[in-house]
Amino acid sequence: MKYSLSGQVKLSMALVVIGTANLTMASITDKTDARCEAALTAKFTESAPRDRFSFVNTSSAAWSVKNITVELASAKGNLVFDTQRGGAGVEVFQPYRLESTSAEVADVQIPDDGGQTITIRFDKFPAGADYVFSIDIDDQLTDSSLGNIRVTGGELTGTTVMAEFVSDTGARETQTASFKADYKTNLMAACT
Ligand SMILES: [Ca+2]
Ligand SMILES: [Ca+2]
Repeated sequence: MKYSLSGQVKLSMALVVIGTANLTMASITDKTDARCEAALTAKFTESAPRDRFSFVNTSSAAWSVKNITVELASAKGNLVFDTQRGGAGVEVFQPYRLESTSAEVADVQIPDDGGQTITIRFDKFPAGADYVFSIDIDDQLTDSSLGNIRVTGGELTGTTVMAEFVSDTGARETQTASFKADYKTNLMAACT
């Protein structure tokens, strides 16, 4: 009986220590949700002649981003990548271009003109690193508020970002989120 009580006390103390460690790690990860260890922020910047996608791995230290897929098919504005002259898209066209990154890109599945999917795979995309590419996106609405050449937040809404995360210990998590009208979205995984 005496031994059993002592064991319970030790267990409680251990749980307190674990709980504190988790809280510290999570608060670095994301102040708005203290329960997820893997996280990626995505931002779209509408601009002429190039539109820009920016990503930051805001995970805790153990989690890297393995790949990112941006899918336009479910966007409210019926969006397409305008990467070549003629065909889909209006006025200027812009192929994929890497703008800046502190990650290491393995390869990019570049969309065809009029395509709606781009996938980027990374050799290294550790916590704290960023990745920015530019391209041209046009909407295909017949009644477009800023014209087909410019994409509003409302037209971008519904565009999905899918990311796969991998941890130092080999754990894998896949998460999907949709852009909102503020041109941003957050993916969070490995949540407790
Ligand atoms: Ca085109
Ligand atoms: Ca455009």
